[in-house]
Amino acid sequence: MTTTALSLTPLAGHLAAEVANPLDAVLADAELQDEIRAALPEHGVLVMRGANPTPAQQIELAEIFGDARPPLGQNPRHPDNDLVCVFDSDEGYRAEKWHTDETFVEHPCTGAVLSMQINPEVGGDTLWTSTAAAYDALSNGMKALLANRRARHEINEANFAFHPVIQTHPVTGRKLVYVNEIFTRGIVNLPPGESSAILPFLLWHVQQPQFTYRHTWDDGDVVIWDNRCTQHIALPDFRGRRVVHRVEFHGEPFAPAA
Ligand SMILES: O=C(O)CCC(=O)C(=O)O
Repeated sequence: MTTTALSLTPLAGHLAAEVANPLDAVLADAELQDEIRAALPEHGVLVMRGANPTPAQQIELAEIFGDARPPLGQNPRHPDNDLVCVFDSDEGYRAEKWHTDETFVEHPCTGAVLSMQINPEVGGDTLWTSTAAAYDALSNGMKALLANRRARHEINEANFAFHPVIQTHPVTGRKLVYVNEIFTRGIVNLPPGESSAILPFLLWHVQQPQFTYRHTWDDGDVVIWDNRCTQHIALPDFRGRRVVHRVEFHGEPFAPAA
């Protein structure tokens, strides 16, 4: 039985809201879970300050939004729990370019839960951008040009996938720009010269500050994102060690391209 409704405060103009309810309350209450599940696609990013989850709680939180699955092969895992990915700056971890996670596979995770384990002395904020707001801001001419275009995404020659440049979010129905700086190599059904002019424009376009939310971390903060309609970057401007735990989840994917 719900005693308190989900309490959400928007944090930026196009995405991100803060959840005031304590983590324990969310994990214990099926109605709060329904509300937070519905809130994620709407807001793109949800912040739970100082939630300080154990690995088991972080997995439980992720399971509200989809199946928690182990990180892809190349990512370091928690020694006690295979579902938790450990990104440690002392091990060389950086996420210093804008990206949507795993777009080099056919079915990328639909979101992830990140918790701050060791907050650097200074710096190391993470930014998220709304790729739906970025789509809305394109001219009608550009929207028409991009309809039915497909792009190649790869992490190396053996691991690649093709995705529509414009996707429709399966829950909100909003269109969004689906190319990112780390993994997208080119728009395959445009002449190469046009692809190499338009792709950099789109990458610049989605990264513009007006579409973003910037999170300055405190110890134990948790941020959950919808990986279908956002991109993110961790600023490499920090001093000291930075360690985050990440659990990805797989919910409703994009509909197959027509
Ligand atoms: O370390 C961060 O703040 C961002 C993590 C990230 O880029 C990822 O999990 O894909």
